[in-house]
Amino acid sequence: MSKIVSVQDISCYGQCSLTVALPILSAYGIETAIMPSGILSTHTGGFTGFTCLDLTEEMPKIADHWKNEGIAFDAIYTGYIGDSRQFELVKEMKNNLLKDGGKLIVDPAMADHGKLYPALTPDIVEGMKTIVSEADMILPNLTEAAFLLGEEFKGSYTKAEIEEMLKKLAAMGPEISVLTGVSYEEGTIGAVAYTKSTGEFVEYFTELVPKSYHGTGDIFTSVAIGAYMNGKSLLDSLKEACEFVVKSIKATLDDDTHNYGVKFEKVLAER
Ligand code: PXL
Repeated sequence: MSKIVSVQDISCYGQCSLTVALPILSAYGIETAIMPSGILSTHTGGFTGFTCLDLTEEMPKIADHWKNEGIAFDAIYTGYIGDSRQFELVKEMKNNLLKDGGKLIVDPAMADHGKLYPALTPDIVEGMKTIVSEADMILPNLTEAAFLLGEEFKGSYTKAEIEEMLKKLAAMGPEISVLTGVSYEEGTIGAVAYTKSTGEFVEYFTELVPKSYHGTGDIFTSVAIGAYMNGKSLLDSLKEACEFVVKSIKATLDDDTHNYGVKFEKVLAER
């Protein structure tokens, strides 16, 4: 059984980051420890007046205690990080808290639809680049990939452009780079991945449900990691993640009052 630690915020209300990673990874039978990067009353997309307690000071104490206890993980999964001092800690965790062969998996959750998330500043992009360069696997959406590569975000990309982008991401360091939110044709959306050592691309596309919700990137990554850590192929893991996001969105559409996240709980048992 795998043991993972996830480093991201607790948005107390809003179905994203740790409140989705924890139940999803648990459903995959993965023991999941948490390293909360901060505690927010809600996520920052669509709510105003949210509160935030930064946990930068506490995080190294938690990591030191684990190290002293001899605790080690099969993977570190990082998501939203709101303070750039925390990137150094992620690198220390990679050195001190991973088993031999353990993986650093980075979802550079910092932007969407061409823009950084409201509470984030450009130093987060610079810090994110440093952990991307040390990661074994990364899962940016197209906006995040553009920020990581210092390129302007374009609304649409050709297959050749996507593959070029993946090769440039791979050149930053990671063995596996997954681009999410890729669409070559109207009505479809999916993920394309590149494995650096083999030069292989895999891709999976599904139905585009024309409504965007917060937290779907975190859900995608959590399912992909759950499946992959359980021994599924990269392609099957992407397929499971894409289909789970579609099902979660469909489980939410009939409720107009629920627009801050998706009701993944309704479909978690049907994976
Ligand atoms: O889902 C990504 C995410 C995570 N955490 C916080 C966020 C967001 C997206 O807006 O605001 C606090």
